[in-house]
Amino acid sequence: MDKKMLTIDLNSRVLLDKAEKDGVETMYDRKLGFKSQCGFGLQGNCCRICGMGPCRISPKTPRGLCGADEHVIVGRNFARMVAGGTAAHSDHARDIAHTLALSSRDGNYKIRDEAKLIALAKDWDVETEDRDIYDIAHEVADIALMEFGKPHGVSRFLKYAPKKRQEVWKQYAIEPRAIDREIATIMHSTHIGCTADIDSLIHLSLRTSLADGWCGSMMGTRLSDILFGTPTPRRTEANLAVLEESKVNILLHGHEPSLSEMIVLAAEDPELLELAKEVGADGINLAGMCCTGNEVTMRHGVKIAGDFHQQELALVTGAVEAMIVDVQCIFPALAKVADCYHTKFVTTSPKAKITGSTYIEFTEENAYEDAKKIVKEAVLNFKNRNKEKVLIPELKSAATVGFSVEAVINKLDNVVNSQIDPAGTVKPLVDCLKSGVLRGAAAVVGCNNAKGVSNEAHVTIMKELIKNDIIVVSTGCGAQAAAKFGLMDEDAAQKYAGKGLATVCQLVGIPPVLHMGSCVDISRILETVAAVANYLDMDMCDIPAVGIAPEWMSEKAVAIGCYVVASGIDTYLGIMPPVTGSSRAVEILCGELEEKVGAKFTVNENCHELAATIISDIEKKRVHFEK
Ligand code: BF8
Repeated sequence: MDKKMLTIDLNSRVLLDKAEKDGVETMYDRKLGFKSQCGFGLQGNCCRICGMGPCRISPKTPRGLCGADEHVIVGRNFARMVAGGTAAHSDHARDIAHTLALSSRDGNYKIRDEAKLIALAKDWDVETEDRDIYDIAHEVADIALMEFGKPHGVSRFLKYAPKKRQEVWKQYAIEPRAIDREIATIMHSTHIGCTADIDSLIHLSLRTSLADGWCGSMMGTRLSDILFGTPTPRRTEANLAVLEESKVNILLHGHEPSLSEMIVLAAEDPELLELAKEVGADGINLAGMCCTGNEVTMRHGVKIAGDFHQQELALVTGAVEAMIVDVQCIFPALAKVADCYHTKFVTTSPKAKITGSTYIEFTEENAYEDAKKIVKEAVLNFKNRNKEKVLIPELKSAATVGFSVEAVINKLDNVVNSQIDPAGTVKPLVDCLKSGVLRGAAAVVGCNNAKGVSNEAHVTIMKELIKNDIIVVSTGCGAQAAAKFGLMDEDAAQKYAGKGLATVCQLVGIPPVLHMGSCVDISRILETVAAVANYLDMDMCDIPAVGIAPEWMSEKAVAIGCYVVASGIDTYLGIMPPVTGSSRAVEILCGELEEKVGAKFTVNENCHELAATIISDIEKKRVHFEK
């Protein structure tokens, strides 16, 4: 098979040829090298939780050595994926909370959205009158940090959900307690000799996932907005052609904005700009990848270099002076690819050290100086670039990014008749949905997965949905696929959207696919659906809104899928999770959950069929919604 057929991105195809010529191995070569993947692993019924194993379940050996059957083994593996994903998202939020605790008027980290801080403080009964904004920030940070380990009570973010949804959680007993407690409970319950009941394992998974969505991720988003500013719409460009031959190219890859925000500042430092000139460059060009890319594009318009599957290919351009990473979604393979060029692969977090990288620790206490040191390394590396090895592909697309909930409401105010309706609400969106001008809303989110063709499912599904007047919001690498393929440009409404959606886009002044941020920002999507449900006095499961992860791959995505379903939003996956080894797991996740939480999973690895199912399900949901 031609490896270039494993991606629909034409820039990636050009660089795969170059990688071959340069003798560089990429994920696509490794994919072809794996003739077939382990069938037990694919089905989720390989248990290596204790030292007696691994035990692999088949008709001939239907139980592990301890007697665990396929349902127990699949359920435990699934729950551990949810715990892993929740830990990653929530630890990200914890770091942001620590950063907020360090904020000060004269320091590296300042409060950029005071109104959001005051609103949150009031919600949390923090005294705000006659107090210094930084004292308020520090108290809010301390309260947020308590959410990780408080001994009593449930998440303080649950109250942002509609009352009816809160009742569902109470009734099914999935209100999450402290975040770390939920993660620890899963790790304990899935230890050898604990929970051996698939219903229980899925129940635990949902409760922990809610600690991710309605606590860790929501906290990450809100505190990031307070510290770095709530995103507003801004223009940018996407795909590897954003690299510039005459400049020092620095790629920001990973997740947490505390590092990338400082790099953005450091890249504007006059001393470093002068140094760039001295080494013969026309300046410093920053570009983002994965969710760090989303964080910096929606707050600063930093260009999007590419998505998860393009991280190695970005280095194959030979034009990258430094790839700077923090945590999550970083291929260990980058060290080897960087070695084939002059690129410095800089790791910065003690949580993600990678053999073969240059480790320059980033600390929030010394943030600006650390960031300057890292950028300086990149600038000094410009002189080592081998011009003969440079190939920057040609394609890029324009995009508008940065649609926070506030930005969406602000845009909707453009069409509010101020004589009749108050501004600052979701009423215009509700009117469009109720009247049927918009048939529904879909969040198309998540990663790239080598099980499919990179970007194909994302782009196919988004195009089908907008053609059928379903407005799309997107985060993560899905958002980057949309941006790369021109779906986040205002022009896309006329090119690809149905008549209803195209009209709305034109009136409101938005593209048909809205960039809502990074993966933790799926909490923005929860908030938007909650706002519509509250406006209509409905539950979230009554709204014609769906979640879709066409190319998901990470444990975080499993946690996200679970909390989206537990929030009452039907969720569609383009990649089968490792649960098919247990018929009961499939029955519960893809069926019975609907009775309990009002939503379920649907999986189809054919993206055309999946899109058709989604459109038809949204129409079915409208029957109840229109009443
Ligand atoms: O939050 S960057 S590959 S998991 S979608 Fe997926 Fe992309 Fe990773 Fe990290 Ni986001």
